[in-house]
Amino acid sequence: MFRITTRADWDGLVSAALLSVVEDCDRIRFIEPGPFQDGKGEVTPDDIVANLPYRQGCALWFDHHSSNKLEAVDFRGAWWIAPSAARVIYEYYGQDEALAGWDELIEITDRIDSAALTMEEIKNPRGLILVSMTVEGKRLQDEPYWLHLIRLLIKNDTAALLADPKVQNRCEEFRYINEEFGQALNIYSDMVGNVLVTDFREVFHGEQGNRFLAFALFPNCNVWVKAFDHPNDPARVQISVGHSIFNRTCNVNVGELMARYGGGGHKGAGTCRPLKTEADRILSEILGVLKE
Ligand SMILES: [Mn+2]
Repeated sequence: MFRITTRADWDGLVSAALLSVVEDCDRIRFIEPGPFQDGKGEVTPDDIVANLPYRQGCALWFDHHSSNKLEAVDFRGAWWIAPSAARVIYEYYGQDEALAGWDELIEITDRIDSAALTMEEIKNPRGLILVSMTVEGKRLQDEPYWLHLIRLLIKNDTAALLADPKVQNRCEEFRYINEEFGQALNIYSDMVGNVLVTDFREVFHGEQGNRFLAFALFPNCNVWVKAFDHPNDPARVQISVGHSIFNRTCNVNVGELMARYGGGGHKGAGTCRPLKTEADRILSEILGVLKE
């Protein structure tokens, strides 16, 4: 019997559901990609790894992130650049009759995982898009909820999944959080030319809503800079920068920009964590680079 190791985002849950249908699996384990890459969690020949970086010794590996490409390593499973890991798994097992009728779920998962959503879908999420936003991989106390969702996904019955009372509760809760988050964004944000700047420093703004909401609320920005108190280090501020998913005209490589301040990321998004005493200067330097 295999154990599935995945990341607890929507793509990871759908991947686990697919693998549960086509392979003999009796356990599911959730790990975030950073710690997993750093060696957290033992990997044995019983492990199927999905939507995470490769780790030596696993039975099968499925992923779609370009940054996880392997050079000259023999592995079983599949990796290619795709909108979701679920898509890679679905096509790998394409001949399996147990997956007949899964097209719709895979298509919506592609759109969710590659942020190919409309502004309306982000501002007023419904259906599976709304459910996907209730999955936040860092809240470990949510593990029973993730397993519950996987059990529902395995049935491949969207209407039943949407009607499930636990799912409906989570959706209600998310709607409320997202509403509050939108109000906080409006209060603490300013447009500086093409740049949206949100300053949440020394402000409690409730729980995080959808990570793309700012781009739907401020369609004129092409890049978003957000500053907030570092969650674990009182001496530091966290600055995160991301290209808009709607207005894709920002050409600044964010990962390189963040690296100047000891941070990192990729072309479209990144973070740095300067000391509080340095944060104002660094924020204005970042703005200087991002402003057109
Ligand atoms: Mn993914």
